[in-house]
Amino acid sequence: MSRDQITNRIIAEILSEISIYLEMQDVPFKPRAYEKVAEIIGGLEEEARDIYEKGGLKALEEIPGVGVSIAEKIEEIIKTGRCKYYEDIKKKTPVRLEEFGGIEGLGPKSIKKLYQKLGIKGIADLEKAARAGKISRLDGFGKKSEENILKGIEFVKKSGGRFVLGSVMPTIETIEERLRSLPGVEKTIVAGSTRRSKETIGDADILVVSKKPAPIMDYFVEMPEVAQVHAHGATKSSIKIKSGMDIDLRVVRANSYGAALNYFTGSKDHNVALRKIAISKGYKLNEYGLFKRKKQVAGKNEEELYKALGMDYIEPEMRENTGEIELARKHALPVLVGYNDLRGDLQVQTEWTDGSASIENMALAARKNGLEYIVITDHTKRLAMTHGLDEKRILKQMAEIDRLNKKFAGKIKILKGSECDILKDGSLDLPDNILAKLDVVGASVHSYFNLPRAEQTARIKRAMENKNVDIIFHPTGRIINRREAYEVDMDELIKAAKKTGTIMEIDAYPDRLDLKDDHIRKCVEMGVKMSIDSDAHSPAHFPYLEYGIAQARRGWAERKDIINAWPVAKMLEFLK
Ligand code: DGT
Ligand code: CA
Ligand code: CA
Ligand code: ZN
Repeated sequence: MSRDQITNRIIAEILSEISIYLEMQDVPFKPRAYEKVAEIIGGLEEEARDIYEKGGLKALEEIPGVGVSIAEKIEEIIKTGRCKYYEDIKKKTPVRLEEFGGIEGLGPKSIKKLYQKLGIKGIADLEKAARAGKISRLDGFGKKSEENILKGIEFVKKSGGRFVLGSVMPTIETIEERLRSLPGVEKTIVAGSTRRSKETIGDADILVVSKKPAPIMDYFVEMPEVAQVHAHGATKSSIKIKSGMDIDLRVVRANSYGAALNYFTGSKDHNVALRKIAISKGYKLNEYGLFKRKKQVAGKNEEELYKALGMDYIEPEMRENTGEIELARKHALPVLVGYNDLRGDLQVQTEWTDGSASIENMALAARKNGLEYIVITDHTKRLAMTHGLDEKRILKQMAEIDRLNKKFAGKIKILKGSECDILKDGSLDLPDNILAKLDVVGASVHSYFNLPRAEQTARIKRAMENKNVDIIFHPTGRIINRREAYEVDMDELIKAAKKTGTIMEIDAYPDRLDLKDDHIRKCVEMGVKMSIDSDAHSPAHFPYLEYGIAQARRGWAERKDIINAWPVAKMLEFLK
């Protein structure tokens, strides 16, 4: 591996794991030192390898928190891609840390205690001990944490080890980039459920076009992220990376690229349906191409493949065999909302509540991300822990927005809004006379998740009936892999949205993606309009919009269905 592949993230991950292993071995002080350096390296603007390139070991030591011994380890990682100290200490630790990753609230200190007192090495031991009531008897754990551990284990089992797309995407893209830069690589693309933009993925599937697969395979199984090699073949390899996710790599020839991409993008059901159509036309379809007897009639790219089958090209996000094939044969596919179509963002938090930046800095970041308008939607007073806005503060915020709009005239429009809490009975956390002053009112549920279904449905419907409420934010309340949606009748809510002219949000925050894809399809069918919002809490969150757009596309939404794909005047005109 060459040096320019050692990113700060890779270095930070290794140092942070060292800190956990040291902690487990009861080493004093050092764990905190490693953890701190990991944080600092992770946040550096300049790559540590460039710092090293310019100034050697001495320059590394000038990074805050880095002493000579850690500097030497960073040097070793930059030069060799590995760290002997890390490998040794990992071997010495009997606990399989990666198994605990999905269990909320289990930090290194608790894992250490569980090992030392009960000999727990992995998740199976953990479940046994919890079921036997042994954990609640430990100092500092109690009945509640035992219950939470069991809940966490249940959730891990149910989510089947699937990964939130937005949380693994940066790693997948880094690896894809590196493969792309290898000699002899003509093309790389991520296929599978990643390309279909499913909200979670089981594993990542990367496709490479090259005439010489062997060195690419060798490179792939030796990358610094690799934790385990499942297979190392001539054109197909499979690894597990340290985060626990598997990655499959396949190398194909250019003349099979389209067929292979189509096959490995899936979904399986979509593939099966395509193959049937091929057979009915006297063809054979596989990952090498579309064939008439021995002759390849299509397969270099996906467009010609669909065309040869008598169909229009189908966007990857639609390939689930849920009606898209019939529409493609009738040339009646929807034109999905595009990745560059959003003009505004209707849910943005600032430092007035739980966001990290000022209104001004959020606006500047939004503009940098190509947006023409944003709505500032800080929380309201019931969410006391976020320092939610009361009547007085929101009036003050409105005045501040007026001031900023003068300053930013012609650059970006800042609209006044709120993420107003829906109270238990469906009334709102701010009075109507205040809500009426705002440009856009979003309302959302942040409490009483456990109401009976009928009561929860009635509660949200009542909020929709308020003439000031424009949007229901994150309508189901689920957090992927962490919290189920509350019990609510979504069909009822979508009907109520239609009747009251309320917008349903597609919250783009990667572990929310709320609405889900099938709800979006229902909204499209019913003519209920939606918004795609980043729910940004920091200037770095605007790129999340892309995951929301992907989700909208999975729900077959077009530009006409998404109100913030419209110009600001038309959008405001449409609201209640
Ligand atoms: P995942 O990884 O569970 O999120 O879902 P996928 O769709 O990425 O599934 P994966 O990784 O097992 O396989 C990648 C693609 O390869 C899949 O979307 C379609 C294709 N594929 C896999 N197994 C089969 C199969 O048995 N028959 C057909 N026709 N295609 C398959
Ligand atoms: Ca996959
Ligand atoms: Ca796979
Ligand atoms: Zn919220």
